[in-house]
Amino acid sequence: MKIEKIEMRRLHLPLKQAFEASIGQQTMRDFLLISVHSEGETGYGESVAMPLPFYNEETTETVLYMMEALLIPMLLKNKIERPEDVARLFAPIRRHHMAKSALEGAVWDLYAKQQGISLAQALGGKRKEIDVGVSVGIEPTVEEVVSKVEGFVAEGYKKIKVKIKPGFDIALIDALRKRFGDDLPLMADANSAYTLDQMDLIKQLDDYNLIMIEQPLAHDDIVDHARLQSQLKTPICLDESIHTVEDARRAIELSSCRIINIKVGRVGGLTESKKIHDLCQENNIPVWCGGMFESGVGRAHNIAITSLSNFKIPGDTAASSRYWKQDIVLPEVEFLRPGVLAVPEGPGIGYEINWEVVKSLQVLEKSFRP
Ligand code: OSB
Ligand code: MG
Repeated sequence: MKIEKIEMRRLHLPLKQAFEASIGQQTMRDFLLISVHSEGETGYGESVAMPLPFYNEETTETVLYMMEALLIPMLLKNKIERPEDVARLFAPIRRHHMAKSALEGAVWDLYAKQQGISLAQALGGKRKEIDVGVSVGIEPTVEEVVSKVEGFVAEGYKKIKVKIKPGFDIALIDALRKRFGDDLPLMADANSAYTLDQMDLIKQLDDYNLIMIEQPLAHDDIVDHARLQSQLKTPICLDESIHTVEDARRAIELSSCRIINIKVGRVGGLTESKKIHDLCQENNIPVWCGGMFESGVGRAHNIAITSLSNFKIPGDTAASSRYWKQDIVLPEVEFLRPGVLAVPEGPGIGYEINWEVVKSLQVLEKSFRP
């Protein structure tokens, strides 16, 4: 495929409600929408880095810089036959996974459109529908989280994930179990808020039949997590600690976790996501698709990857209405049935861009040619 033009748009998309986790509060998405043009088709991707480096080291600004200074010129200069070539082309550059992923994702979409197949099909996904859950932020009181969860349970979400931090953990989980019973598919995400010194506290969570505890310890750790996992019945799920298929291999080897959260941006793209998925499948480690408050574009990529068979646990890919007054795609991401999303069958991501909305949110637009 000969790439003729790449467009980059920076968008400010306000969240309906502020979202708090142990790593801080977020009120809007500040991200880059990428369009890659070739032979009459256009592929779309989105960057998921946060405005500030509290989740990982990248920010909207570092993504912008890396794309402009290095990644886009590389893409325009080199011959690309398949999306996997993009991952190979970018490999010598260390990290900057979210910057790479936005461009690689746009090329995956473009490739699928040129083949006349869906992105899910291009990735080897077989599922026609996926079950989804929702990630619920920290609120000023336990009661407010319980009431938020009430709404999401009524909407039919298949898994409830709540954010926890020291001082906002056991009482929250206890209240949720008392209100919704033991059968509610429930998990907690700590975003690295604990250390092994708090082993006794974390062990109290073990009595609540959680599906998993996500990233309780340091963002770059797999050793302490192995120690902790050996002391817990509840599976540990790693998010922040896994950046590559090699990280996944090491974590599995050390028994640092029993579940892995795959975020396409965090691992550098769909090619690496697929590798991690396959390795986990061979090792009986179920995976699920995490989220970074993607707009409809990133959400469509998440739906496509979730169609692969080892995505066995509902992900954080909630409907558009959970996040936005209006999404940037048409149609918006909506339930087929409560808690279920259809995997689009049309070419590529299977959603159109709502340009009117994009133009209204856009704060920067740049265009690049070979
Ligand atoms: O740790 O999974 C996380 C959002 C931003 C950064 C990190 C995380 C999250 C979420 C929200 O949990 C997932 C979503 O609804 O997209
Ligand atoms: Mg997480």
